[in-house]
Amino acid sequence: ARASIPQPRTRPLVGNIPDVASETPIQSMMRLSREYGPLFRLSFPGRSMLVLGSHALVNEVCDEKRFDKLVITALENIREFAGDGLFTAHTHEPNWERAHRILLPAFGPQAMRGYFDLMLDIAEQLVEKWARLGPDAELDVPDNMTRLTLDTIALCGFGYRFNSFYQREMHPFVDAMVRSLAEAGERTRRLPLQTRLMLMTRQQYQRDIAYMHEVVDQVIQERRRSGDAATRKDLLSLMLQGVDSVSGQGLDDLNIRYQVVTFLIAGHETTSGLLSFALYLLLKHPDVLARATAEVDRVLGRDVSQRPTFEQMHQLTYLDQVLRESLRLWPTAPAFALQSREDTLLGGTWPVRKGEPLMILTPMLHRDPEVWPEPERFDPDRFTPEAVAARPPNAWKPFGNGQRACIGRQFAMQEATLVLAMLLQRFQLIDHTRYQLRIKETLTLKPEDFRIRVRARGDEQDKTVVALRPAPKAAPT
Ligand code: FDE
Repeated sequence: ARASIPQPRTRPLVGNIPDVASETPIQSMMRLSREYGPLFRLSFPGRSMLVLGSHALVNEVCDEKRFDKLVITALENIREFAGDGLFTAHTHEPNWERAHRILLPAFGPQAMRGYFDLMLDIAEQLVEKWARLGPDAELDVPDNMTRLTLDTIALCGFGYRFNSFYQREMHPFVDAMVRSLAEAGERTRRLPLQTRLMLMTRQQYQRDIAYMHEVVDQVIQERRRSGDAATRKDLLSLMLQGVDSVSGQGLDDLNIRYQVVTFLIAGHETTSGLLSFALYLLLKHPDVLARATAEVDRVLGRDVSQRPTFEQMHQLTYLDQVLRESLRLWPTAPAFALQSREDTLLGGTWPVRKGEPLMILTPMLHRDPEVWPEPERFDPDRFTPEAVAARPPNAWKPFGNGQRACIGRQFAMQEATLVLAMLLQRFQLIDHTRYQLRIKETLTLKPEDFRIRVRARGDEQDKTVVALRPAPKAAPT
């Protein structure tokens, strides 16, 4: 039997707009999901969507034979600056498959090894800065992590240095990006006429987009000029030189510009949020922090003059669990949209039309008690190999689904593991504000106003390390 899908009461003209706070749409939808259940409808002027928040439903729609990614209105708006780059392309656009095939090797295991030293370069800038600022400095965690992740993707992907740790202000690219993403989001809540009347906003938007493209074109030109596209093996050289094995074609200049914008955006906000939430959760769970620190000491050792290695990253299995559990509670890309390929019934009951927007509300999927007992509890042991093997598929989706899942997943995890390891190796984290979590939403989630202090770890322990080293040989005379 067909059933009708729950929906908060709609109001004339605006539908459910008042039910979704414009600053915190994801947190609003989480509340609605708790009130209306794992499937509910939201209607806005001219469009509506179904919001899914249980494992049973999400597991069903992760079947790629029946469902495909949908470029929903918010993503459609981002196409104004990210065009048909990987994130905002429709699966059926020729440039999606072409770019996907060309760029996949840039995210394979071999490529990850190649990025390691560059990731380390940026991570060292962060830890050196924190060490020099010393224990009295108040450190804005998301701000620092955003500098780190932006510099990392730009250096690894494009051989370009933003040098964010050497500037007081955040790089203007970040401001332009944050404003444009916000405006693209705002536009989903406005009528086109309203936007047309907002002259200042529109001009700012155009300026921001022009500026982002200018930065990106500069990155591309620099590589072309240097002539080392042939010897480098990063994203940019694949973009400039890669040829799709199927169509025999490469990427055109406009598409390359869109891809660079896409990677700069997709590659840093999400990973920065991940690192910030992981630090927050560690700070509030001293037992987990102690285990993570013990692992770091065992794998990297206490001698900070020994640089971490690529191989060590794979031995930091508990840190990996900590990051995964952070992504469970606070998936920083908190939703993705799908559409049915045909008219269908969800769960054999709920009618869904072909192409109708289905919003996967990842934080609620990750709190479904059917697959996540005591869902609010932070417990990295949920990600031991045994626990993972015992769980049904599609219970954990912070990187999206199927062929449209995150291409940068290994990149982000390697970067986050390295940075977390270096921070725990060096510093004791101090929660001097007794921080209470507040979540800031842009397209991604971040802890708002999250500040900590750090102190270099204990002197006595350092002495132990020195004492354990063989006594220096007497210099030959
Ligand atoms: C993608 C992605 C996704 C899906 C979306 C949809 O479906 O719509 C997700 C969910 C994600 N991603 C997530 C994430 C998280 C983190 C931490 C990250 N992510 C990171 C990163 C880094 C980099 C570089 C990236 N990332 C990138 C990317 C891209 C390009 C994409 C698109 C893909 C395709 O093809 O579609 C994504 N990412 Fe991420």
